[in-house]
Amino acid sequence: MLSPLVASPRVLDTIDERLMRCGISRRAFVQFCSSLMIAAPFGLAITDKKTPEDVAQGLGKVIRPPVIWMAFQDCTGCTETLLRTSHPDLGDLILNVISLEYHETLMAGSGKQAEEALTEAVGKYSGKYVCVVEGSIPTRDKGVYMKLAGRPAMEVLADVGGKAAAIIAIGSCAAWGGIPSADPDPTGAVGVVDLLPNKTIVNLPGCPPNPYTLLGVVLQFADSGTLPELDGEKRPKFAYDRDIHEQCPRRAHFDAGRFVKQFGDQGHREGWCLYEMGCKGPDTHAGCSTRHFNEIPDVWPIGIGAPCIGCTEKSIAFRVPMFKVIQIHTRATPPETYPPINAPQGIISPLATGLVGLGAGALAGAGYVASRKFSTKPYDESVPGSGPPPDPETPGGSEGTGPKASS
Ligand code: FSX
Ligand code: SF4
Ligand code: F3S
Repeated sequence: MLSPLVASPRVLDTIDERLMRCGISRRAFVQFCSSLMIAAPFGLAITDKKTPEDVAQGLGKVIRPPVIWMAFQDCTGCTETLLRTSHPDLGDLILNVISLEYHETLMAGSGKQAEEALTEAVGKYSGKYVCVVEGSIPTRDKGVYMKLAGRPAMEVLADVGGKAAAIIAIGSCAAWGGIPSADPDPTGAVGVVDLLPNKTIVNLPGCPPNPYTLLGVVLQFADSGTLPELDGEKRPKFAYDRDIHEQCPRRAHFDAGRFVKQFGDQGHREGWCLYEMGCKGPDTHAGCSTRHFNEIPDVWPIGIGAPCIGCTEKSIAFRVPMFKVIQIHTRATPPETYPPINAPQGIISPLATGLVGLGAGALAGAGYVASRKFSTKPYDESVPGSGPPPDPETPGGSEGTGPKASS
């Protein structure tokens, strides 16, 4: 399918033309393409290449997609996540790769001028632009709780979203209501899909989501008029097909039954698993554990010692209390074949020895490796949360309070 964005007459320049005109270096663009490849190593046509140079080669020919960005009930975190990078040049580059025709927060004009800019952009690119929606839409009492230029947000969305080639609902608020929809939901906040069920919509939940996911979807659409494969909640699979828990750097502690019991305890300081602090990682689909924010390693909730609150999941974030421990439905954990983790340093527990000696398989080996890797200090009774040695009869936790398989 040919992208509606390349339909004649051609009104915008290509990414290459634009970058050259603005004096943005090839090197910066290739670096950007390499970040895109990391964010979407598979499942996205534009990054399905061998090297970042190859991606840059292909992307450079794409006509810059016109984007109209609407903000409703939000905190502006979704905009911040796109532009607040650790390299100031990157924000500039992003704004040159897409053609941002309207964005209340970033534009200089306001009031009447802004309204005219919106009307002009919608008219000029009708049927060809990507509408990015940030924030939820209030529906209670005929939508009176948010108006733009005197019109309820619902009406503005129907108008601007209705004329778009595709809508991207960025953030949990736009995807399904997010924070404003939390109980008691005074404004009747909903996501875009509830109001425009028949439009082409991609949901990018997250509070905020990863900005490269947005750029990947917009650029693929601009290139070929296609969208990446979506899951049942209209989320692109390339970014939401795995759960946080699968690749969490604290996973070995989870498997070994080493849990933080309270913030600031020994386990917390040593980077143990946050499951008992309410971490929703096992039930949350997002790529945060491998794609961090602001281009800074370890900048993501679990990376800085906070449990995942499940911000990409409609049924978890702002519905289930943040510190509530969830039942895990998808896996039996920790594996019962794992040896005790707290073997004194330098001594291999008899169970581990037996299992490894018998060549009992990869699981036991992995457990043994984990025990060696993490048992660097003896148990200290005076330190809250450092945990007593585990009871081998109680798989799953130093005090038997770890996760239990529910099925
Ligand atoms: Fe919602 Fe986006 Fe959370 Fe905030 O604007 S998804 S409150 S990060 O910013 O809409
Ligand atoms: Fe990581 Fe949370 Fe899973 Fe623990 S429960 S391994 S902190 S995702
Ligand atoms: Fe959200 Fe959890 Fe990632 S809270 S940002 S999905 S680690």
